[in-house]
Amino acid sequence: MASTLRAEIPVTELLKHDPKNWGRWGADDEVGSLNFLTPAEVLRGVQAVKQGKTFTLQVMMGHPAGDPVWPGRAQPVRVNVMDKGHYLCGKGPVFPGHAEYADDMLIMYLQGSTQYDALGHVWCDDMLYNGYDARTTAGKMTKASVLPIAERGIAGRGILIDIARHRDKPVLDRGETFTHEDLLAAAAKQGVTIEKHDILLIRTGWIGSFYTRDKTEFYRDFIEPGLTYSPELVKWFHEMEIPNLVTDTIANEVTADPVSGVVLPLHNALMRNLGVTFTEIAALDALADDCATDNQWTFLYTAAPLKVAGGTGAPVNPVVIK
Ligand code: UVW
Repeated sequence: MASTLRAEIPVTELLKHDPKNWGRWGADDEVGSLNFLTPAEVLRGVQAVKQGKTFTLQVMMGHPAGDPVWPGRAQPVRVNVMDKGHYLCGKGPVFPGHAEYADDMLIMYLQGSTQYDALGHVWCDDMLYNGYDARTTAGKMTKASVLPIAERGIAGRGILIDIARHRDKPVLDRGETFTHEDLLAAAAKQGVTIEKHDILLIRTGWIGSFYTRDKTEFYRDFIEPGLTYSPELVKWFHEMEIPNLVTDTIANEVTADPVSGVVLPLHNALMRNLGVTFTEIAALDALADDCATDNQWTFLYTAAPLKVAGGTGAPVNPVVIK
């Protein structure tokens, strides 16, 4: 598992010359680069709607083949607490009029399905996004939790870059990396331009492959494919003012940076330092197939994670309208 890898250098050292958006939207800001999604940007997203086709991007919870989660997290567990069985055993409540009902509960990691990470979810050097003290995470997050993101909601122009298709593969290999230059090359091949303030969706095929793979093989030496850290990549995200990164992987980046050995450096470089919101474990295969068929790779992207007070993240089912 990647978390057992030993980094050569601390992540703070790796990122020491990289840009930060701390203070850019005030000392109390908790939604970061979502501030770029002004009403004009929402309308730019609406203008990308051409056909009225809709897609939902959450993976199923309780899939018969299992649910993909970061190693160490348990899969969501849904349990019935009331159903016809209770009535057959004489244990169901009898209401006037004899209506019956079924009820259930879900026990899950808030990062245990398609989800938004809170901006304070990952940090280094004892400081979260915007410089908040990491001790504000104790017990529950009192700063940069998922709640402000959930209360705000996300809407804007989305663009899908299909790196797997670009490389003529159904799915990228474990640990296979790509850069912003690869994104630009893939976009050019798709005939689209990534614009400033676009919500960036990247398909690797990884999550889709989870359902047909042997699970021991999927999690062996856990290392996902994904974006890899470089100062140039961070500069590009900063200059493009990308508000939201959405991928079909569990962690939105190659698990361990192959150069430095640092685990999840982009969580710090993009989420903590720039305030880029992360949407992880997105289901992008059906959307990508459709985009490849009609050659429309841009759309209105909308999402609102659940309003979990103090949450480090929250499940979400984004909706895309083409
Ligand atoms: C970790 O928290 C390790 O990863 P993620 O952001 O994918 O939930």
